[in-house]
Amino acid sequence: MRRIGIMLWICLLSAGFAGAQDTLPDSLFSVKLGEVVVSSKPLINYNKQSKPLSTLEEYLEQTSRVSMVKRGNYAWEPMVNSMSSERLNVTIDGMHIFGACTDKMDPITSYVDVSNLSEISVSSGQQGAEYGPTIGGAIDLSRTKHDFCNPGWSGSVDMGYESNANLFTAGAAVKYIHSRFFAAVDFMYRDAGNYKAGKRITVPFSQYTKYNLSSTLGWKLNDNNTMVASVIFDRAKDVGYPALPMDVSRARAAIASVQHLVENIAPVLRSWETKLYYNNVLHEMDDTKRPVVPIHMDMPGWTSTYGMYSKIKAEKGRHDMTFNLNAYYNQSKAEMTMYPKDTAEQIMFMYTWPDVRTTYAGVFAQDRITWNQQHILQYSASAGFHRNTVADDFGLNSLRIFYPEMNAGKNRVVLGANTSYTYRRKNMEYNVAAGYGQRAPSVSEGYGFYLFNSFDRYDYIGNPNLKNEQSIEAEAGITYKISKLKTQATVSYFHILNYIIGIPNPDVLPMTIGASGVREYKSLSAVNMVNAEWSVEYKPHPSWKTKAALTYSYGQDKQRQNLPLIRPFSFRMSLAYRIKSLELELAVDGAAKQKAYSKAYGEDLTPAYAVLNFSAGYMFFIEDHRLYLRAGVENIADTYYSTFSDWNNIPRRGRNFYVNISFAFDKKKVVKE
Ligand SMILES: [Cu+2]
Repeated sequence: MRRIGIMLWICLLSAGFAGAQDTLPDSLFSVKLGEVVVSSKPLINYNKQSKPLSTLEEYLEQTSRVSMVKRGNYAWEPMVNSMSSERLNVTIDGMHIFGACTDKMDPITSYVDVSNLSEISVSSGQQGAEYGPTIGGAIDLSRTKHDFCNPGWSGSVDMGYESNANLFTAGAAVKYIHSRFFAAVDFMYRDAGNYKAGKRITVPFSQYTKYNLSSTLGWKLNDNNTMVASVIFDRAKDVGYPALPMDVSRARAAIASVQHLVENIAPVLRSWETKLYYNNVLHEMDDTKRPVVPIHMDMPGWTSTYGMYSKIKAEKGRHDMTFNLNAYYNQSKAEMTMYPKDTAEQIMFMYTWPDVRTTYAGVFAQDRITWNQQHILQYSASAGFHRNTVADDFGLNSLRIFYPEMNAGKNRVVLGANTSYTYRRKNMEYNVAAGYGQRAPSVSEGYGFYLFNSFDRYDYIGNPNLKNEQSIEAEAGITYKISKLKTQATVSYFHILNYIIGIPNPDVLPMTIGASGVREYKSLSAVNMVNAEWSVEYKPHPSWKTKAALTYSYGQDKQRQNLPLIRPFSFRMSLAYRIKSLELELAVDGAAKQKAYSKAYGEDLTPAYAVLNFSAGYMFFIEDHRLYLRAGVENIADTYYSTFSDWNNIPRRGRNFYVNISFAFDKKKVVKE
């Protein structure tokens, strides 16, 4: 009896904690500077999302700090602070996973689905350094956490249809909970045809099909110890990339992990979490469906990663500490085989990634000191060892054409540090932060061999002698909150040294037919970037809520030349009305003219645009079960537009009607929100 009492108490306590977490994005004092938490419930949330069955990329795009590079309708590449993949630390529950495409067609975010996730945390700059070195920040995708409370079966069925691209979404999830055990499985299927841009213009080669299956098993070994095993299988096929010269016939990932967690070890030691993981990615490009191909190519890529982390959380007096030891071993390999039309000519083969092995091991420590809930000082430091080895001799000899002196292996030390101070007074909160970070070049930047970039139309060659990129950053923020109003302004500044970018080498001829030339990865001595953001949320009445967010970015090198992919002034506004179980929302999304574009990197002026969206949602209760209905229309005016981050100015989707239906069954009593 006493045992049941304790169990119930733990469940209530964790439910209370989960409740507190839910209010995280809205609460003034629990979000650290520069961190945006999209949701801390299962991401598919009919109460908070205008389109609950949106893709993960559509969810990410809603946070004003994130923008997406689009090469089609699938697998958009996230950017934080106008910096993308190699300058970010993108992880799934702290696990490193690497895309297998040399052309960035498969960012990590393309291998999960919103159905598996409960939270996306976006951190700016060095605040994202816990799981590894970063310059721009981090995106950590958290899988849904289950607990051992409320035993029984629960589940849901999701269906969605969108008129534009004939997109069909279907998903199902089942969970069984026992007081010492749980098992959860979910599946999601998405299938889309070619989408139509504004003015009903069809964008050919923009179709895709995706399957995602995920499962989590948990055991409670005793009151303090739990084990959780988790797998994700993701498979996409027949994916069109209209902005690129090639499509993808197959992209798949298998992601597996086992985690052990001990809680309440001692009064000081709060928790110790250790995870072992493995993941494997296969990516196959396909040009056979394109009408005009100068030369047929086969370009498969593979990555596999073994990793672990072990993380301790401790608290003593005013101190709240985190220690994280994390390590991985990655293998990245990509090939290119060219088949000349004249069959008498020889087939050409090369390694575009010459079987590069990366070993990384790093430590991270952070202390957060709080005085009277008014002053918070936080500081952290990290140090890591990074080693690349080229395992393939043929690939190594190819690179030695450019770098005769290069060794197969290269060691680096990567350091980082960050400090922030928060002061709270009445309804105000002030933050300042400063940081220093380094990163090693990515596999493409260090060892890529004739990687064609269809944006600037250059072939890129990696450079194993690159120095670590370094950043010095400063950030400041101010928040004001009263019951009906919350407003926040932040500004961040990055001074990046040894900024890695491709510089033309006129002495080398390109391999790709029609390419403008060859660029080698080199370092610019210094660049400056600024990102500013202002947001306001106003609830004049319990039924009405309005939000607005404005962002502005700037990025130039020392010669005051613009950097590519810098976001122009952008805005997002919404007005929501809720009465009982009905919610209506009107939103507008837009950007000013992108005047500060980079001509040298193939960019041109992107005109201003604004699109209008509307959605309506309704929730029915059928006994203890819930039926949700959400319908809406996006880009109501059917505007033809593209944004600064659309590859080769590929137009975005035109008018789109959608409907999402979800039925959730639950043995437990449902509490209305
Ligand atoms: Cu690819």
